[in-house]
Amino acid sequence: MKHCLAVLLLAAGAVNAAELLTEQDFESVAPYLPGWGAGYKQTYKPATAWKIPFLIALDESDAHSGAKAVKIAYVAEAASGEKIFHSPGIAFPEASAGEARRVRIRFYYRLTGIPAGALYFSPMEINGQTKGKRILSKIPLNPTEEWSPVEYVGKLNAGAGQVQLIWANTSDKVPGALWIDDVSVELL
Ligand SMILES: [Ca+2]
Repeated sequence: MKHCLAVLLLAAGAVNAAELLTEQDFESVAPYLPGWGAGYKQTYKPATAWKIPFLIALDESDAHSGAKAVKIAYVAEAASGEKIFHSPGIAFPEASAGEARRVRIRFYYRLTGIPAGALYFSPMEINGQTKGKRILSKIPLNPTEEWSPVEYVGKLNAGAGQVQLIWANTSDKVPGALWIDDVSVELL
């Protein structure tokens, strides 16, 4: 059944080309990561404004592409609770009535120091009526020293206006680090 689905998706892709909405390799982005943010215990700030319980910055030690990736370093000793890093809102073009749409999100990541099952990727769909709901699937990210790809394809609800990409760490363990590179969002 999975095989059949893959063939159908390929066939659909051949008819309707994917529309690239955003692509971020972090090579030419400003060091303050405009639009990217982070939250902890109900407080949300620009990503690079945080010092505790995480530090977020461009990192040039081992990028997936080019020279730069973004690194979220979990640093505080008392860091209980969910720690969230998120992208800017990525807008979808307006849908025609009854149009079935899907989104494809891809990125590469490395993860160290965080136990398996504690960090997950969770795209959030935003529309005009609701503030935002994590109605798309959560994808747990396992620790990996090597850059690993993630690809998510999900159906969009009618009225979906934006998607925000969220990486949430629920672990209390520190230190740890998450690196992200080559993020893309496509409308299928
Ligand atoms: Ca890069």
